[in-house]
Amino acid sequence: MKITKAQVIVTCPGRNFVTLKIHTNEGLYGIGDATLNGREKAVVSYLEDYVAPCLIGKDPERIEDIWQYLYRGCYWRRGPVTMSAIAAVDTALWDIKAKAADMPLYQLLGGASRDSVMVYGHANGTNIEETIEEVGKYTDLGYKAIRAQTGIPGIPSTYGVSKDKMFYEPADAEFPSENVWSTEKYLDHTPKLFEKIRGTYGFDHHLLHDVHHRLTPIEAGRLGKSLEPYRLFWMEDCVAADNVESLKLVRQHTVTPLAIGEIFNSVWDCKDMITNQLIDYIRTTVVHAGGITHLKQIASLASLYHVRTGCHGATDLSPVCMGASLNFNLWVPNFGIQEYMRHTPETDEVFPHAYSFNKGALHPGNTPGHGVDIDEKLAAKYPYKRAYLPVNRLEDGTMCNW
Ligand code: GCO
Ligand code: MG
Repeated sequence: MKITKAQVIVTCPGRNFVTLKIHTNEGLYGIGDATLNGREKAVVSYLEDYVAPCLIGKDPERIEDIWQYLYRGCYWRRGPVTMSAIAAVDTALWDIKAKAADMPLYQLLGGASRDSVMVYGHANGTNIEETIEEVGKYTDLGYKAIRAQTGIPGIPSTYGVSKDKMFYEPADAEFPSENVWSTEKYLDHTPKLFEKIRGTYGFDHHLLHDVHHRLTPIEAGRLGKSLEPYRLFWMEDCVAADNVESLKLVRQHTVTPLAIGEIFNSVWDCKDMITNQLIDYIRTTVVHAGGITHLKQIASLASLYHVRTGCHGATDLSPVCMGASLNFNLWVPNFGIQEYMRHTPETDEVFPHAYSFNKGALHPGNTPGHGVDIDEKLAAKYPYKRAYLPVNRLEDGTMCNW
């Protein structure tokens, strides 16, 4: 088999998605997600200008070799743009291989290790009462795990709180919108949310929370400690994880489990955190961490240190990423949980998929490949629209992490 064409498709059915479609001389094709929220066109150029010409004529069944060729061969390794591009190629090649074998991808990876993949949904509200109500909606839908975020009195807008509850989309402006942040107000308010959720619904569901990189280690230690009575499944991105040593301080103060890694791109970003057992869940997923091939390597390393997977699954990761990730999750021995932010009906229509939700879990389906396709005609009706993630400032105007 030979690769004849590598085509990049950009579509915006409510939000931007970049998809790579690899064609072969045997009529089989595979697709991979290459979406990097707020920087989409950088990956488009990387793929079209540099990667696609090198793929023509290559044997698509040599997935590992092509991965190494793109990683080692470009000299400038790692980084979100490079690794998203490599991921798109890798995902498309696994899709082709599984189609050629007439198997769903999880079978090719080693078969199912579980019946389905536990997912968590996002309950959020502008105040605690609203979030409590939203948590109830998710329990009614059958979710076993729910992430809870709430607006904070005195702060006009904050991460994780959306106007459109089910389809949270933070990249919503042609120019970055500005949020305001107060750590003091956040630290006072957040434990009250979890106290009320547990008081209302008891302890039958897993609860999760995303700090979104905003605290210092000692503040994160304090938050983790104050949340211990509510037994969270995890506290996510409690500090910006550039400096791994920060996590030692957090660990000294709390046994609330920690999840990190949605913005990591390679096993090297994860290595020290995993081998020092400074996290409990690794958040890397297919599109931003080099595809199925590389995610397998990260998960294998994690398995040696009791770290489980918790793949990123926000709306800016396309259904193609979700389909690939679910096949991976159904197989991976040290599975933890999968994030599941639902896509809008427009997005689901552009990306017909075999995966389905039942009783708080997703199954990737049994279609050969990863089970997700793209309707190109429909995709063409939604042209690219520039959209930025917000930026964040302290109340005195100082820039801080969003
Ligand atoms: C999450 C994430 C996302 C990110 C988004 C940025 O845990 O779901 O933090 O909501 O903010 O993916 O593009
Ligand atoms: Mg997150």
